[in-house]
Amino acid sequence: MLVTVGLMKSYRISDIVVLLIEGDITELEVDAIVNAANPYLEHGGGVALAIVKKGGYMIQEESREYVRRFGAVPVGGVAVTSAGGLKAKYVIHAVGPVFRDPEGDFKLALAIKSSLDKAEELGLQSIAFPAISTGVYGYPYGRAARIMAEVIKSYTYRNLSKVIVCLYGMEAYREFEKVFDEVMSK
Ligand code: AR6
Repeated sequence: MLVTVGLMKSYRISDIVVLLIEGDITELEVDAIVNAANPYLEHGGGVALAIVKKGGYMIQEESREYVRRFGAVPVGGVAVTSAGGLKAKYVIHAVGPVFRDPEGDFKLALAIKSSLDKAEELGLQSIAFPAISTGVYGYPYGRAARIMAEVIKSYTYRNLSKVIVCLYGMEAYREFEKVFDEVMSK
């Protein structure tokens, strides 16, 4: 079940439902929530902090344990932890680029693809993304939306049947909707 208030729009790519939702990602009942993380998985602000606050400090502790064991996560890469008290089963921590990174677009696409790959590897059916890199990391919504829409559209899905993109606030939602309308209808 998916509980949501506010705006929502759905698209179909063959068997996959893609949903744009305006709201708080920590409220969603999906198999995995994607976090917009930094390479050290120190969840100090933005959606990362919201996830730790709502899901519990164990998410931060598991993240630190991951970095201790495997080192920092490269930009474009992902790490998985449990989701603590959230309704999701996992948090997939995806490290997006900062907007000034000259290879940012490529790395943002990679972060989204790596998240989908991880969800498939875990055998999941549903995943929710925030607008990675559009907060502290400075990406304009429209540019991030195009990259996300293209990756979600062209991905080769196996188990996943639902991909949610959760936008925080009306401005982000409207910008993503404009771009998704265009890319998904091509
Ligand atoms: N639900 C959905 N989206 C949200 C929520 C929420 N509860 N809260 C914020 N957003 P950001 P970044 C949106 O800054 O740009 C952190 O400190 C927000 O409006 O969280 O990738 C990390 O620890 C924006 O559109 O991520 C890293 O150091 C989007 O989520 C750094 O920020 C992403 O904003 C990562 O920066």
